[in-house]
Amino acid sequence: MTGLRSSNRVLRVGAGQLGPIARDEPRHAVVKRLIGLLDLAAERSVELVAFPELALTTFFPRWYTEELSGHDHYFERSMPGPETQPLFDAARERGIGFSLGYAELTEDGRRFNTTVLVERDGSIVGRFRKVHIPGHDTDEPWRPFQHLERRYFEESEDGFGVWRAFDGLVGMATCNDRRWPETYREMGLQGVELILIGYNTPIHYAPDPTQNPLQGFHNHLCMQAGAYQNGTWVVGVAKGGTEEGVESLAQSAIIAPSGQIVAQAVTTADELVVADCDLDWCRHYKDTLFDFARYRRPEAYTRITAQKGVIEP
Ligand code: ING
Repeated sequence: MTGLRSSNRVLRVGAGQLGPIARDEPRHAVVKRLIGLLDLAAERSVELVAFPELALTTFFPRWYTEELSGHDHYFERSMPGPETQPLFDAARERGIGFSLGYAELTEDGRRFNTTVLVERDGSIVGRFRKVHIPGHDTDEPWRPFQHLERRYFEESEDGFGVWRAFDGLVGMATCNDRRWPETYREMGLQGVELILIGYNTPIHYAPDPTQNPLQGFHNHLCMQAGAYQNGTWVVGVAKGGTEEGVESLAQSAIIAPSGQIVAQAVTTADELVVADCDLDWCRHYKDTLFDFARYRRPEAYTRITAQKGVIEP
C-alpha cells in the first residue's frame, strides 16, 4: 500500500469512546461529554465521529423491571429530541458528522436498539436497528448482573443497510452484530467501505465465564476478520470501564481493509481515537482477493452443505 495519496478519498474518522455512564446521569451531562469529544475532534479536523451503542444512558438492560415500561425513561421518543438537539447543533456548527447509538421508543410503542448516521450538515442520513439481540428476556437473578436486551429490544427486521455519505459507502452494526460474519458480508455485498459499530461488552459472560479472559481477543478478532474478508474499514467504539459495578471492555479500534488495527484506545474512559481512512484502500481487496463477482460462489455453497452427511459409496 503506497502512502496516502491526496487524490484518494481520505476521511478522517474518530472513535468517540465513552467511559461509564451512571444509572442516574442526566442526558444533558452525557451530551456535554459527547460534545467534549466533538471539541477534541474539531481540534484534529476529524470529519466523522462514531459514538457507542446506547451512548446516552447507562446500560440499563443489566437490571430487571417487572413492567416492560420500567426503563422507558432511558429511551428516546424522538431523535433529535430536546435533550439531544444540542449535540446535533454542536456537530453541525463544527462541520462534523457522527453516528449515535440510543434506545428508541417508537410512537406505536416498539423498542429498538438504534443507531443513526448524521452527516456534517446535521441531517440524519441513515438509521440502523440492531439485528442480533443477545442475552435473555426473563428475570435471571442467578447472574451477578443481567443482560435483558431480549426483554427491552425487538430484533430488527430492517437488516443491514449501506448509505452514500461522507463521499463513500457507510454501514452500521451494533455490538453483538459484530460477532456474526453475516453482518459484514451483507454490507460487503452492497460494497460497504466503512462500518461503524458501537458496543457495550461486559467482561464477565455469565453463560460461559471461560470466555471472560478472551473478551478483548474476540472483540478485535471478529472486527478484523470482517474488515479483511469484505475489504472495508471497521470502527469499533466502546462504552467501557466499570459501569455500575460491571467491568466493560473498552479497546475501541479503527481497523483497515487489510484487517490491521491502525489506531486503538489506551484508556477505559472518554477518549477520541483518530485515523485517516483512505476509502480507496478498500479496492486493494475488493478488486483482488475478494472480487466477489469473480471468485465468490454462493450457488456452490448451498449444494455442498446439502450434500454434507450423505453417505457416498
Ligand atoms: N453485548 C455483548 C456483546 O455481544 C456479550 C453481549 C457480552 C456477548 C459478553 C458475549 C460476551 O458484545 C451486547 N450489547 O451485545
